[in-house]
Amino acid sequence: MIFVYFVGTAGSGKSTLTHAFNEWCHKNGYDTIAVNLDPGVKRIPYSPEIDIREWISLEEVMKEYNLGPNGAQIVCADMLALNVKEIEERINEYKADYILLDTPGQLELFVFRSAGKIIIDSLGKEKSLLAFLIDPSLATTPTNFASQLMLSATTQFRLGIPLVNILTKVDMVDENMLNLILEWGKNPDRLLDDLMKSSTLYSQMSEGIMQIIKEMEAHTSLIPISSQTWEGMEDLYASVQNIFYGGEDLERK
Ligand SMILES: Nc1nc2c(ncn2[C@@H]2O[C@H](COP(=O)(O)OP(=O)(O)OP(=O)(O)O)[C@@H](O)[C@H]2O)c(=O)[nH]1
Ligand SMILES: [Mg+2]
Repeated sequence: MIFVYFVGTAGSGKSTLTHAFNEWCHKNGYDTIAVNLDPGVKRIPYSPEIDIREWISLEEVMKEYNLGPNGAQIVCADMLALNVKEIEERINEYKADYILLDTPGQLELFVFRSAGKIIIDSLGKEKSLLAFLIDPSLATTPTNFASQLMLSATTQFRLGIPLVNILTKVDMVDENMLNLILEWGKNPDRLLDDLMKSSTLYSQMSEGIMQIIKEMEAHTSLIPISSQTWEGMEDLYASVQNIFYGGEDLERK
């Protein structure tokens, strides 16, 4: 059983991709299920096989603790960890090969608070992968794109499991822009050049940041994906396979 956690900034496309990739896998004969770990989501564009809202309700937490939506989101995120046994039991009932987990809207709730790490460790750290979603609207300048890579590196540093970067919503991106972002992803020296050109004020900082990105290999494996056209789904699947099985395909069912 492999666990793929979809993480990324608010609105980066986590829920849509969890669903689209689950559908793509089913169409291709792979055994996957989707799990919603976002207790605060009002409406999800799909019916996950397992939904944390069976156990935790944002509305009820708001009422019970007399909190506004932001405070209640934090309490809900922390409560995730208390329900890990129930989640695990439900996951085990399915006996699926891949478990695709949609995480809370705000990245910091899952990445920086303790619940995310507790869940990953309890379900099985050595069988887990982070799919870090980069929203192209936050990647159109060298500083924006480098900042996303830093966030991705921070996420991996904090959670300590393998990570692949995914550039989402590519069906919405102008072709020239898309090629430039992909070039930055492949070629960190080009990204540094463009950073230097765009801001001489922070040239030393840019060099330092790019050094961290290179050392952590945070720029590698940027997979362009569209949940609408399904472009890139095969690449994401191949990437997961490569990390855990060295490219050897699991038997299709
Ligand atoms: N065109 C296009 N739109 C997309 C794609 N993926 C997501 N979207 C849109 O982007 C918006 C946000 O997508 P979500 O899947 O809700 O993103 P999220 O990261 O789960 O958002 P939160 O959980 O609210 O933080 C929605 O309007 C989606 O329809 C895509 O591949 N192509
Ligand atoms: Mg979502």
